[in-house]
Amino acid sequence: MKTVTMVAPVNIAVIKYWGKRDEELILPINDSISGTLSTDFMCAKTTIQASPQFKENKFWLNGKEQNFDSPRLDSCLKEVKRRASPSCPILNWKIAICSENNFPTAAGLASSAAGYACLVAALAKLYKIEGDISSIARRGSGSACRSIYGGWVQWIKGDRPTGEDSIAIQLAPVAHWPEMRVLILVVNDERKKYSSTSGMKKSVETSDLLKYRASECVPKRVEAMKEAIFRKDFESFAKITMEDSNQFHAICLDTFPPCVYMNDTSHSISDVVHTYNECKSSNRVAYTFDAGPNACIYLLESETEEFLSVINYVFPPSSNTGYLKGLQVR
Ligand code: 2P0
Repeated sequence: MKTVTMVAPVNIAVIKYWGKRDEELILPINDSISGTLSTDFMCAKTTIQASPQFKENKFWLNGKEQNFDSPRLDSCLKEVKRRASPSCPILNWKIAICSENNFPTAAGLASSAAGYACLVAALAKLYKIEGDISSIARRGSGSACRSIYGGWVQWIKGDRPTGEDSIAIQLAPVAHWPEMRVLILVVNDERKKYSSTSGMKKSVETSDLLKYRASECVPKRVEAMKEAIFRKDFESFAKITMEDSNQFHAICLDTFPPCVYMNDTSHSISDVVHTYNECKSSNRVAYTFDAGPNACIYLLESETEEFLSVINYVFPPSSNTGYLKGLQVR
């Protein structure tokens, strides 16, 4: 019997991935950039056991048994085994996978990113794979490739039809910008109405705006965002982050039928951020919303206390706007 356990964190994109050019290999139509959170608060934990005594492969997620015959799991497993040494003694043993998230699954909180990054990291350890594994994690869930690395990460879309060049790279380690924090304001932790996978497929099929975003906007924004991160220029970082989140949700509305991810509370949070920044005469806080109503707030440590007190004042925990939870993560 052999057992491995790995932990992988969530990442929050500041330049969003939305749209695939290849559904099977999970190849995106544009580059994306994210910050990987610390594993202290939001992470996935996966334990895999391999044994010659196991009769079949098994998979549990958050205590519930899942179907092992998932094309994405199969794709990751096949690619890991393809890269393993043929002399690896446990290659033909059956495995039991046990995965847990310490945060709501599929509520637009990047659970699949942490989950597949963790699964692939554990498989890589089990079968002793070396080298970059982000292109394997990508086959589980696109955004998972970014959770393979810490700090600031770029997923390069790549151009080859086979996808070997569609990989994640670390732009800067977390120590480069140690003052950076992320607050997750949980508006709603229910499972989302439309999955990212089906939402982005519909956007590729129906949104003209998405074509403009991928070809004209994102390439320029990626360069400007890299520059902002390298120079630790929060003002620019915040502006680009909010612009990109807004454009992503505009594309969701341009999709037919539209994918509505933000709700009234999400829009109120965005208003509060803009009012706060106006009062400070600079962008001190940046919101970004993924495929759900929850707000991810990037800000520097020096701003955290004051901004949280504003949020708690505007959205008192007893109000009927849902509950908001502040987490301080690096
Ligand atoms: C992102 N999202 O860049 C964007 C922003 C959601 C909004 O990556 O089909 O779950 O598994 O590749 O990775 C969510 O997409 O989709 C996502 P698949 P995934 O974080």
